[in-house]
Amino acid sequence: MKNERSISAFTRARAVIAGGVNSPVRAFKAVGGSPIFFKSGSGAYLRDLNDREYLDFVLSWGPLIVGHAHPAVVKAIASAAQRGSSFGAPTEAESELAEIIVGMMPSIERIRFVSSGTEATMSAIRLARGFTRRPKIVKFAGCYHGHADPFLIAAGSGALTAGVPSSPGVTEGTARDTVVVPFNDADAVARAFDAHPDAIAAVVVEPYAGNMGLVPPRPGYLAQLRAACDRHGALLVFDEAMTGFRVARGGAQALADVRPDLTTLGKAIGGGLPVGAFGGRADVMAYLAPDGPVYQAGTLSGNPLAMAAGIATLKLVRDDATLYERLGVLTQLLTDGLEAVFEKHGIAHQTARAGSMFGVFFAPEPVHDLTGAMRADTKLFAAFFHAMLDRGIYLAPSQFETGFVSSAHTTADIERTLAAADAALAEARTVGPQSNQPPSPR
Ligand code: KE4
Repeated sequence: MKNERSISAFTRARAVIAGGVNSPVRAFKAVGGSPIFFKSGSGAYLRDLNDREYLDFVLSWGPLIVGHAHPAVVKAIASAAQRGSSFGAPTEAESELAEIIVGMMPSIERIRFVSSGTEATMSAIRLARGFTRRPKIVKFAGCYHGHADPFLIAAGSGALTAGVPSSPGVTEGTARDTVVVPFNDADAVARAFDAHPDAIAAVVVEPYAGNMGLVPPRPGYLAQLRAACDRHGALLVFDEAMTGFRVARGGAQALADVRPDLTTLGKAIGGGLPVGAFGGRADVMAYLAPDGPVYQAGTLSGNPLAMAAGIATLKLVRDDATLYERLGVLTQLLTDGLEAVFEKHGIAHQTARAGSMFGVFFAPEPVHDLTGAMRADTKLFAAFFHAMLDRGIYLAPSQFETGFVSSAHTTADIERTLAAADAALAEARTVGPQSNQPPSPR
């Protein structure tokens, strides 16, 4: 059997690791089958325990914008490791990475590094609540901001009243302070502010939603969120953990020309090592300990090896004048080609693209929010996923995720992917009727 080493590795893992994985989406539950275990990556490719190669469009869920094991990134990490792995004290590498980010994302006047996107968003809303002295936040159905309690909330029965926990262990008390409204509906945000006057500290949004599949903002939507926050004295928080440096050199805020009060980052800024960050207006960030009263801390925040990987990665991104044009061309070649293949096979589909991010829904109508995303045919997606996997193409193992292209991908890689999709869809068409499994909280 071709994946027998991964299957036995999964059995071994399940004996000691909860669910056999350290993050649920890796377990292939959304697509079925046993997860592939990998042993190495190079450029646009991954290699599994059976030495099979896969063209990788997951790229560790976004961080690897320059591909796996880029020589400059490997060299920077190795060099930093020679000097020690962690000091728990300030280093100049933290200032160097901060200066690069601030230089590329001018809305960030001050930044704080943490070790994950979850830490970044969790800390950003505590800061927003401390700064505004207001308890509530607004988030959007289908947007994911990590697994901190205030975000594991689904829309309540009354769309504008308190949310409900979307995971056991999250309390009603926590849910009370999170209002969940539909993405891409500015009127819903206006109603939320009217329903909770002077109580909303922040509106937290993925400017391009990437965790219900890829769902771009409607034209003008982000500017409407900005105006609503200004009108009601709330902070606008862009969670750019995924879109940052991915959809454009300056992130989604540059594309939309909308200046958030706070931005959360992750993934690409660590080049594959654990780095998150939050930052924004200097007057807001001044509220953060040790200068201000809002507490936040982390043993490995600003870790020297992670900073080295982030500096090497962002320098490659910042200094490559044609990178975003090349990524855009490759990503459009992929999505245009997939549309042609889906048309050929008579399959209802919606594709989306933003910079080097792309998404595919096997859905009948354009997708603008979670309700639309949930109309996608997850059974057909699962069959397509496996048919592509069998052909050495590694897509995200869930209909409700986003794909990524790196600077290591080539036109030949895209052409190979399209040929595989054509063959895969011929095979996948044998799948049963449509089914709607709502996206898991993660
Ligand atoms: P982490 O805590 O996983 O580093 O980041 C949380 C997070 C925050 N904000 C956005 C917009 C995110 O997409 C994420 C994490 N993304 C998922 C994949 N869509 C990570 C993969 C996983 O959960 O294993």
